[in-house]
Amino acid sequence: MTTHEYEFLTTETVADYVRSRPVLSGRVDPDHLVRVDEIGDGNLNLVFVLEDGRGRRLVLKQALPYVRMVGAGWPMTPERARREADSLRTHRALAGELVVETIEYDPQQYVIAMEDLSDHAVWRHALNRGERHDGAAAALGRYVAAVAFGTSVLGMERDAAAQALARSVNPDLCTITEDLVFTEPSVDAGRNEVLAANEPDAKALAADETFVAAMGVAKWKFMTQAEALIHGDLHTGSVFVRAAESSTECDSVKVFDSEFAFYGPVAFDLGATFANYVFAAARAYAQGDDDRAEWALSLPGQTWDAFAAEFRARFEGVRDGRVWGQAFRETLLDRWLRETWLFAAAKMARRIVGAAKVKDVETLPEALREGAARGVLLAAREAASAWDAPHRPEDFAALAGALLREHRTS
Ligand code: SR1
Ligand code: MG
Repeated sequence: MTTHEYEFLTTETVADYVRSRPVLSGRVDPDHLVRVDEIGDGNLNLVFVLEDGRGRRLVLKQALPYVRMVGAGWPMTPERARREADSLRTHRALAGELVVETIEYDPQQYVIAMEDLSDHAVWRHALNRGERHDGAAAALGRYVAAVAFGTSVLGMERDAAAQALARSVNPDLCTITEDLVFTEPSVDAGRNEVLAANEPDAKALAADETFVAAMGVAKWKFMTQAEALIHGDLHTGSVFVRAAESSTECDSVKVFDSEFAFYGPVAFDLGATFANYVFAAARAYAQGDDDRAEWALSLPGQTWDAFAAEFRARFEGVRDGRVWGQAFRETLLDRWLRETWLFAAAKMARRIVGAAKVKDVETLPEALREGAARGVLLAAREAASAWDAPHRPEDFAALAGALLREHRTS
């Protein structure tokens, strides 16, 4: 592993950093900062928000040479910041306002400067507070479709696509996903942990041969199916949402945090959204808020429908219509829906059993968490066993909802 020596930013040094970079000091005045906070709550990086006396704000995200949630004992290439900056720019060129604006990337200190979104909320935080943001799920579907078409050979000239693929190879971050998402839920590498009451559920998952075989298929697809420059970690903590006061309708949705981006299977991003909607539903059912749970379970259908509509619309501009016609387009959509179930199953299991859990479930009192965790694990097993059958996104929500209701605890 290469050693990386560079200065880590602190709340004391960010003003000097901004002063040394003309593009940034044009966005926020480093001599009159009224706010400098480190707000990173993810598993990997430092994130600073700066505000000057004129109310202008800037966000700086710095990649550390290790995994923040563990420390220096888990080295991790800071080059991931370059992949993130590149993918954010590529995705924004295709999906516009649905992606956070990158202002500058500093390859010496692995810092991405981006627009401040303090008037937005991280969607997971909003969901956990019981808030509804309508339109966000459909926006994510449109974003995934824009990226699926626009970064693949369907929408790109073949040499440019090959170069983009080569530039985005991201083995260190992909290895995290391969281990944590596909292998470790059933093969504990010493990082798994559940409540004592859920130990039988985790054991049953690991002993479920159908589930383990499906995870083998999922891992193979993830490692070999280089379809498009996917986000790679599209959970509800990677999305900002904003609604006008006294409205639940989003007026802005912004995807961020794409350091796991690489050329991979399109359905991996869709599966991540489906799994995270299930976590939101699990929390709501556990808290006895069935209306909110049902709303959360309407989100997979919203994401899928918007994805399919946007993909069909963009497909009108397919580069090689000689061989890629409507039948092929529908074949792709059919396969992606099946794979969405498969990847959602992996994502559901990993966040319950493995390292890097989700607050939706983890912050529930233990008595409620037990049933929520059990319901999610059973939904993961059932989705994995049924993934390669023809189905509709609503069937996924129905399957998860029934298990979450049946197994909730009080
Ligand atoms: C070691 S990083 C753990 C997890 O955090 C990110 O959000 C990814 O989901 C990754 O698997
Ligand atoms: Mg992240």
